[in-house]
Amino acid sequence: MKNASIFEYHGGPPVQLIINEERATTLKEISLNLPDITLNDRQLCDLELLATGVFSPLDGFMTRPDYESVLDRMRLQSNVLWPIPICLGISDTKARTLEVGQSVTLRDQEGFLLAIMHIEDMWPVDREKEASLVYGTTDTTHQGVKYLLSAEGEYYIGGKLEVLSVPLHSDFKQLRMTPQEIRRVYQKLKWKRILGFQTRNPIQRLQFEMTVKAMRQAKANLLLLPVTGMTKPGDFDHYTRVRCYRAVTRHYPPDSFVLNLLPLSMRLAGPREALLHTIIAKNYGCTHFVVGRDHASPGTDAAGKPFYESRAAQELTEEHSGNIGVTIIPFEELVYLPFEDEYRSSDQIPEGEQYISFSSSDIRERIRTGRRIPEWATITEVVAELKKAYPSPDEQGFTIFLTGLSGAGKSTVAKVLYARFLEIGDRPVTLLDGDIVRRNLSSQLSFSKEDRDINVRRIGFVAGEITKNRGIAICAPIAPYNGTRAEIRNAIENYGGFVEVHVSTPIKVCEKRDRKGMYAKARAGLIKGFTGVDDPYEIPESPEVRIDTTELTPDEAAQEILLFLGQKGYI
Ligand code: PPS
Repeated sequence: MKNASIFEYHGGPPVQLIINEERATTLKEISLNLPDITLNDRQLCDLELLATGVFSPLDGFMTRPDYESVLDRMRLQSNVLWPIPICLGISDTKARTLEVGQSVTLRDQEGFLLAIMHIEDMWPVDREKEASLVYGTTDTTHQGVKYLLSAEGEYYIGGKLEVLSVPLHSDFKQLRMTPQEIRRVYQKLKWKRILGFQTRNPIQRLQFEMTVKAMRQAKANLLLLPVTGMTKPGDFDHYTRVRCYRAVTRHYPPDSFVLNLLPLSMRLAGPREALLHTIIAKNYGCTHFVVGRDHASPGTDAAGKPFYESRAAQELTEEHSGNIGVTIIPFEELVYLPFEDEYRSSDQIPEGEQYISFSSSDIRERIRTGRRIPEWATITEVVAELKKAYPSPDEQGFTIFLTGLSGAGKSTVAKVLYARFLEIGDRPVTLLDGDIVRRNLSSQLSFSKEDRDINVRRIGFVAGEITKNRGIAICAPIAPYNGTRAEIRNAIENYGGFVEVHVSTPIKVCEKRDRKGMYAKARAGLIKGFTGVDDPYEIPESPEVRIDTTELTPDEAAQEILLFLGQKGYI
């Protein structure tokens, strides 16, 4: 392609790891005798970006020399700039079954064969060191660090890939072009200057203004690259966002933009990640790239302090932009001037002028809680899409999750709530009482920590499905562990409301009630590992409602929960 060089990172065209049919047939036969690795969601995203050349010049998961070089000096062994490790993590149990020189199949979670990897290197990971060097912290409130320290395997394997198929997507197929395919579009449209804009949020008026200003500044057309892999927990799902992007593109001049999905699993590594995004943009043929304040930010730590300086991403990308071959268009925060009815960069506000700062998180929060969004902050069609997907609380499903000791009153309160919701009659209601679940869903499980976790996760899964379909799930297990409760909350909050109710009746009272005679048996040593007696109950730190039923009737206790739901707009 003429002019190709202006689009290339590191001098070569984008890598392409998808093999031809003949080779695929051979590999399918060989694959029958190879060990398998099932990829998780993060690894599937990485595989896809490797396969299609979005991660060029990488041609496989990194080997140890590249990994260490990336950690220490943000460069591959070949000296090409690369900010973040792209490695394949496996457990130490799996590592014990593999060796260097061997090949393995990489499969999706249904077992579909995606690629063969030829293992060149395998090594134990110092995950704390990686966290410090890549993220600048080992604090697990940082999502990227949390994944690395808790979900990443203990070993990495590295080596070249032969890809038979990219992970399958049945949605928005026309919006999933590879870097090579997208170059053909530029060629057809005769585009020479392309501005990349990557985002995990719907485009509202602020982002729209930002892209238009940047397009004018760069005299470029626009490549919109919405991230559709794993983003930040709590973000709008990508189906909704893509509908929003499609709606918003009507506001750009015809033939001035291309919308293409980016199945990237974000690390939220701030400046280093911004650099990765710039390289990705370059691989998609961009000549310019927008980097805003707090680009790829993981938010704040437990003490409310940001993990990265607001400008750090802009500074790092500008420092390396010449090397990557992309001009960075840095953006200050844009704020709204109500009197002028326009957006302006926060560093260009005249002294004493009133302005309003209204971020994507503010919009997300308002959509989720059903509050109005000011007209100046929105694009009408976008808000309509968001409201369709995220109805206000009175139209959402929700889960009431009662947790507490045996005999605390969970089931009794749950039954009163069940009757009240049936009386209100606006949503289907399901009662998932501890005992009922144990009889039906979890009859084979014991009361070990592992089995309790499985039991509670099953309840969470069912409640999540009910909530997703806009019903009410009332759950009443002991659910003694903070971690499992938090996991369920995170999952269900994606679909609707989650109301944790700690039924905090003290053990003395529960034991005195002892309706099932369980405490007596536990004290006599006839039942081992009984919660509160010789097994732990971790007290919820900040449940939405806490009720002690010592002095309350079941009706009064249920009333407290109903009032909370009324206040939050659910009923
Ligand atoms: S958990 O921890 O959430 O899985 O427990 P859950 O499914 O709610 O089951 C609790 C009921 O099982 C009875 N039971 C025990 N509870 C606690 N510890 C031990 N070892 C145990 N063995 C049996 C107990 O009656 C609980 O019923 P509730 O309704 O809570 O009183």
